[in-house]
Amino acid sequence: MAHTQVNVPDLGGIDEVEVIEICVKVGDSLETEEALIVLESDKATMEVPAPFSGTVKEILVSVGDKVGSGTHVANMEAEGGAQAASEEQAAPKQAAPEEQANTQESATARPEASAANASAEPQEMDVIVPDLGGVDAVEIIELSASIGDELAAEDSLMVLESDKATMEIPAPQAGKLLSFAVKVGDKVSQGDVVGKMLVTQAATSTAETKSDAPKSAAEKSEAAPAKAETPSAQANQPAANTHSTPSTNTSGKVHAGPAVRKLARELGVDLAQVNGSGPRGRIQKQDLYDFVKQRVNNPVASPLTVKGSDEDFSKYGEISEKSLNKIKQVTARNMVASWSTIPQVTQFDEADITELETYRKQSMGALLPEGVKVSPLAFIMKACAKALQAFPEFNSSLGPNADTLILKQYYNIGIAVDTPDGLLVPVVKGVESKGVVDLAVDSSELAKKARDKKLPMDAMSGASFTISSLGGIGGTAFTPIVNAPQVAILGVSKASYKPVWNGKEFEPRLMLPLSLSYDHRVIDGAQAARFARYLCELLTDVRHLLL
Ligand code: CAO
Repeated sequence: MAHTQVNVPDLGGIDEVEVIEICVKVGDSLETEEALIVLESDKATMEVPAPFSGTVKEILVSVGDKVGSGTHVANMEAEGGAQAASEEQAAPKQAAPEEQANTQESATARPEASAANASAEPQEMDVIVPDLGGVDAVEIIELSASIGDELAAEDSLMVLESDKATMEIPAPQAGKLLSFAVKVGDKVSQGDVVGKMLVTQAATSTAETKSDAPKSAAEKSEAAPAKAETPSAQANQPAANTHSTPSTNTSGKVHAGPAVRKLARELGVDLAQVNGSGPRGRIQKQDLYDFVKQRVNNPVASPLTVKGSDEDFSKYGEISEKSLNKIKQVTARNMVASWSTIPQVTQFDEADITELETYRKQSMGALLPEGVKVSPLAFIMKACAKALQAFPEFNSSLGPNADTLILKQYYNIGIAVDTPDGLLVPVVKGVESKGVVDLAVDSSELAKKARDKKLPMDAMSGASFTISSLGGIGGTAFTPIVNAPQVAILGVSKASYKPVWNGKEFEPRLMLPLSLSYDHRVIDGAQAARFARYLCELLTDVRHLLL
């Protein structure tokens, strides 16, 4: 069957552009208008679409090649045979009549918009949607500036997207953004007023400076708003060419073509967080897939930025600076990741540990090996293992797509240890099968190793739940942060004697404050209250723990 050439369509006056992405491979079946390759000049990105539905037979260019209007870039075989191809192929070569009419119209509209204003007084000007290459009712997908921003000419004000092209509306001149007349989701067409700027105009007329040659379609989309009272001097920029389905993105904020933006929306990815691997940092489809894969597999270690302050505090008084070690930096990243990705709530309760303390202090002494001390923590660990068995959701993690729960049949408890270098969380494994004395020995050995920097890496992995005990220090309550991908963490504060009403009188009872933080995506408030209560009951009657 005959193959049909796919050529670069009219680039609207641009001589040479670079191939920055090959979107298909030989053998791929494409629908009409699906992107074959992506071209980019320093001002515009444009896709070369399949001119008809069919199969890719040959790709004749590589990333980095320079091409111009008419360059033969690929061969395709049409679905309905060579005839279908030749009928459809005509389309991308030439503008549809009404598109050409639009193009001409906006080219000639330019002088009308050129009432030069040489006044140096700041004045308000409307920002008007320029020639969109014949496309109407294009959706605003992003407002890229904020009211009050001081903008340079050409800074992006907003991004529009049709199903084929993404284009920016740039600030027609340097000035302050006063207002937007539109919001994300609105549809706009050429000539619509989208905002107001305060500009100090000293520019000469666009038409005067640029009217010596007729502008191609590609030179108009980012040109000065046709109806701006004080026209832009930025007329000479490539933009929408309806054939080549361009996408312009010169802001440097998010550099991505329409297909990638569409995919990002489908995947729910914020493009501002994705690093582009393409030329000039352009985001490609693979970057999105990689980003999603990384977030799913490793939600905690995702590259969230930990930002500090750039304020110069030395103007208020003397300061000194110390660098943060690796442990503190990793902790900061993990905390930011957990805090910003997990909706977490803390449930407070108090356990009456009067009996437990009597038992620990009076009875246990004889049972303990030489040199071993048992703090309340060992009992709390044992109680947690029992509570986790009774409430399996607390010993789980969300599955990769957050539509399953992975319930763990092991009970490994991480213990937050305060070390001179920062917070470390070694893990006591198999807590359910160990006695209180073994737990005391294991946790104190791990805490010592952590403080002596002798903790092996595998001693810090595999926890299914975490306890953070500040009971040895003091405080009445705190809100620990869930140690993702776990779904719950127990904070323990210092036990103290409180008057508790026993039905007849107040009696002094030793009350242990507990703070249970939990991932509200997985655990409901009522479950958390029941878990915390159950834990308190276990700790109140020490016999439960010995069973
Ligand atoms: N109420 C009252 N007293 C308590 C108590 C509590 N909840 N918990 C411990 N104590 C007592 C102990 O019995 C011990 O008393 P004695 O010296 O009289 O025996 C004393 O306080 C000190 O205990 P400890 O802190 O040395 O031992 P521990 O087993 O309770 O805790 C460890 C071990 C490693 C958890 C702890 O040393 C530690 O590092 N805690 C800090 C954890 C942290 O930084 N968390 C914050 C992380 S951010 O969420």
